[in-house]
Amino acid sequence: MIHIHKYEKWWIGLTILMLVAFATLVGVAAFSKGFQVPEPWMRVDPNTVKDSGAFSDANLGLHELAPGKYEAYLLAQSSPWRFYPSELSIPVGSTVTFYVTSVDVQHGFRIQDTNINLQILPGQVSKATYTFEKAGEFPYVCGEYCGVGHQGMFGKIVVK
Ligand SMILES: [Cu+2]
Repeated sequence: MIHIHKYEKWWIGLTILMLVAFATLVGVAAFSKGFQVPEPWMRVDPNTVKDSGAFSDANLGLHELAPGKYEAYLLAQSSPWRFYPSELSIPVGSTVTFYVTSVDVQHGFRIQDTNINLQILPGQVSKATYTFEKAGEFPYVCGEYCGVGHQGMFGKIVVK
């Protein structure tokens, strides 16, 4: 029988307790608080993603799928540093699923006062869904330093 010192047992117990506590918190956040792990939705070729399909000029922005249900396609880009489109307008209570990708370097997509904060990588489409219950303006910004024009990468969602 191995002898385990009394203090060692306390630390083992404390460690197990912390693991159980953190696992419980993650479970509660995921199933009752709407916590979402940023999801790499699909792969695309960053060199041709603008040319046709979901991220072509004609398709960028909002699409209404059903009353109050939208999907939004956004493109992040350097030089000039900006999001396409830089403004979205929706009615109060709308649920929007965002699909965002980059054509060049790593960017971020963070919408203020929401739980949306995505890493945007070239070649990958990131996806997240949010329901806008309150009217107002929700600015979105690039959350990853992406070059000299980084501070100019912003836009807004107008909810009315
Ligand atoms: Cu950026």
